[in-house]
Amino acid sequence: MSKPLEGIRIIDFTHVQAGPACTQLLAWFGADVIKVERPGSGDVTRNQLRDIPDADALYFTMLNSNKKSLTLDTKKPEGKEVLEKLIRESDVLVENFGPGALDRMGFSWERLNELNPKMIVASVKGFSDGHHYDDLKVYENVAQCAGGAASTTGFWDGPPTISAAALGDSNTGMHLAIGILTALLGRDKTGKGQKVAVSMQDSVLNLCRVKLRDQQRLERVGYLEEYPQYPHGEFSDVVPRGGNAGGGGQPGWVLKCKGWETDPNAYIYFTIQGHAWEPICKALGKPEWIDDPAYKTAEARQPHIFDIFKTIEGWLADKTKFEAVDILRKFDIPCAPVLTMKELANDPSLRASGTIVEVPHKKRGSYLTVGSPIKFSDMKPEITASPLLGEHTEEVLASLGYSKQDIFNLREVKAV
Ligand code: CAO
Repeated sequence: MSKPLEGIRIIDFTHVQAGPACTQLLAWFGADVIKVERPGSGDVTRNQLRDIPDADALYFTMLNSNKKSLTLDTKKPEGKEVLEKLIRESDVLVENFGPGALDRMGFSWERLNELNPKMIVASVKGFSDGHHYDDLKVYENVAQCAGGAASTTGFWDGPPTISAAALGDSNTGMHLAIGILTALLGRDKTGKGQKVAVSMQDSVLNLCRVKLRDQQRLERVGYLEEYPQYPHGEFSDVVPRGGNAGGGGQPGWVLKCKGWETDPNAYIYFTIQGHAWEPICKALGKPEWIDDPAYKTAEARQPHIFDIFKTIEGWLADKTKFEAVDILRKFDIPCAPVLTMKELANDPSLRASGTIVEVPHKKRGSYLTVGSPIKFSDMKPEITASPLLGEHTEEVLASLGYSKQDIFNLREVKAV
């Protein structure tokens, strides 16, 4: 089965997480992704948080599946020459260096466009061009703070909190992938490449849009009725942290199940969907709540929503999180167990769907990694191991017309 992005050649000038997550996705869907890495060291994540001595760290292997690795010193004239050839023969260049690094290397957008007017040049930066912080280097948590996620995450009596989900890194990479695919479709119409830029701040903010909604509501009416601060607490003039409250119009909370005293993840998330009130009451054995005016409507429930949650916790006390969900699902109640990474890693459904896969690696043996979260009716992305440093240097150089002697010469000057 041929893959939709087959024939698209991508120069992957990315490192750490935001850029590699983007190019990995495109590689899964068939693009020929050539990761350009500094000879001798490569992507810094090859060495970060290693669990096996002398083998690429999982940090690297889980973000660089299905790619080729070309070592190239792009600061040396011989390396620049190779890169120029590669640029002329590629469709996309993706990079997430610190601000100005590509320009300093001699590959500004203008130069790249001159070398290959059809090429799409895609960049991740911490802040967008022209932003007053556009000179800053940025990592995940910095972006979560700058994009509004941290100020709105956590509990009201605690500090701003970072999410474990990579909202700054992988999320930005996914935005960039959408930008690249859009530019490729655009090129089909115009024949021209273009620059695609995504900032980590913008990508985080794009996911925090409901908090921007809340800021405007707060300014208009002075309170936010779905937040735990309503009606008894106080609101200032900024969107507060709402703990585990549901972000939309459906109140919800993380509730204790059997064993919570010793198991920090013996919890479920329980949502009180307005129109599901009757089945909720039936599931909980509280039919008297169905028509009780103190419970019947969302407005009536809100002032004592935490008492309601306490009652539900009483019902959950003799049920594990899995038993509870198995009962509640029969009543069509949106809920889920709080799953640990261990439970997810061993989940047979996730293995069967290809969301979590085990791949063989030349040095590590087999390792667990994420597969495509996007499912297609006509294609099942096959996940292959990340490349060793420089594993495909000769293959890529030969495809550009370099002879064995040329490659030897490049090695002599340590350009590859
Ligand atoms: N050959 C020769 N030089 C190379 C090279 C190669 N193959 N690949 C990279 N380099 C050089 C670059 O030219 C640059 O050199 P100069 O700074 O001298 O111009 C340097 O290596 C890389 O610089 P950097 O600023 O990208 O790296 P850093 O470790 O100091 O910063 C990071 C890392 C992530 C903070 C920064 O790259 C950044 O802000 N990126 C944009 C935002 C981003 O993507 N962040 C998410 C990272 S995931 O958490």
